[in-house]
Amino acid sequence: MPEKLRELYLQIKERNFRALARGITLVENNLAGYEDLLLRLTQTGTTRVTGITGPPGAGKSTLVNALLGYWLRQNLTIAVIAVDPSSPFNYGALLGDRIRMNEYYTNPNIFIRSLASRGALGGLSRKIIEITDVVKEAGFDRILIETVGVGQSEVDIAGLADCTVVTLVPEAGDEVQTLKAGLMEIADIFAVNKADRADAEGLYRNLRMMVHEKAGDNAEIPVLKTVATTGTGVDELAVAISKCIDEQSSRPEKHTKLLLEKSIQLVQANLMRNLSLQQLEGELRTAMLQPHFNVYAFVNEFLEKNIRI
Ligand SMILES: Nc1nc2c(ncn2[C@@H]2O[C@H](COP(=O)(O)OP(=O)(O)O)[C@@H](O)[C@H]2O)c(=O)[nH]1
Ligand SMILES: [Mg+2]
Repeated sequence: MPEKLRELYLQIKERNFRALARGITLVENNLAGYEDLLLRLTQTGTTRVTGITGPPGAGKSTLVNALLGYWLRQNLTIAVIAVDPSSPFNYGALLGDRIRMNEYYTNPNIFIRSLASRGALGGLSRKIIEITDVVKEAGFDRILIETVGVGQSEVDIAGLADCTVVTLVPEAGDEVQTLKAGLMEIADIFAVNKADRADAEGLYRNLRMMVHEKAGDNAEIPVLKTVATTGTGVDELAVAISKCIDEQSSRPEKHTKLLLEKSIQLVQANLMRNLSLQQLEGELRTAMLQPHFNVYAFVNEFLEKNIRI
């Protein structure tokens, strides 16, 4: 490994924020040496990753902000990775409270990084996995990943988070019905945010019923009401997250499953790394005009031309 990269790695280990930011940029943009950096990771750390997912506008960023406040009071070090492929992320604009935001941005215990989407197929999940692993190396007490989910632009965070909080809001009521199987699969905790609204109670009861039915003899997935803007219920959420993380640590089988899920994603991403969505679309638009177009034959041909291992 080149001396410069070694130095960068050691600085990341020491939780040097500038080095960490540089390491992330290296990985995010596939810059020279980034694979060496990943191969160098010791992955012996104990940092636990919490995912905050939910539809756009559910209050995920506001909730992250509130959790940061709670954990700061406990003197914890926290890294936030915010992923929003649908919009260029502007953390400042979402926090509302400029003074508090500035405090967090310059707080030596908090590292914040936002990621936009990449052009390559399957690229984003892989990048999030890789970047999270780089951040893990810096030994924060907590890593929070905010991802947009429970919609079309869902970023698959399976395999990434030790504890996943699914954030829902009253207007997501109908979605909950149609997506409940999927939601149940990924949620370790449900947060019914915007509980200051009258219609939140219905969603809350609905979810309580769902988790009760699902649980059988097992423990029910916690359903908590939060008002992220005022901090109501955030302490309870933080406590539930800690409990979820602790329980996870005592279940090695879950760890294996997470690693397997991660490996599957990396294999997929690797197989797809030379494929571009634009190219696929371009070739499809031409091929579909042919008289005997067959989508299976088209895909086979496309793969033969483009997959390299
Ligand atoms: N009434 C109310 N509004 C909230 C609450 N939490 C967030 N919001 C507002 O909902 C909007 C979207 O919040 P944001 O955190 O950006 O959502 P995200 O897209 O999920 O990250 C913002 O205007 C927030 O101020 C809440 O608990 N109650
Ligand atoms: Mg957000």
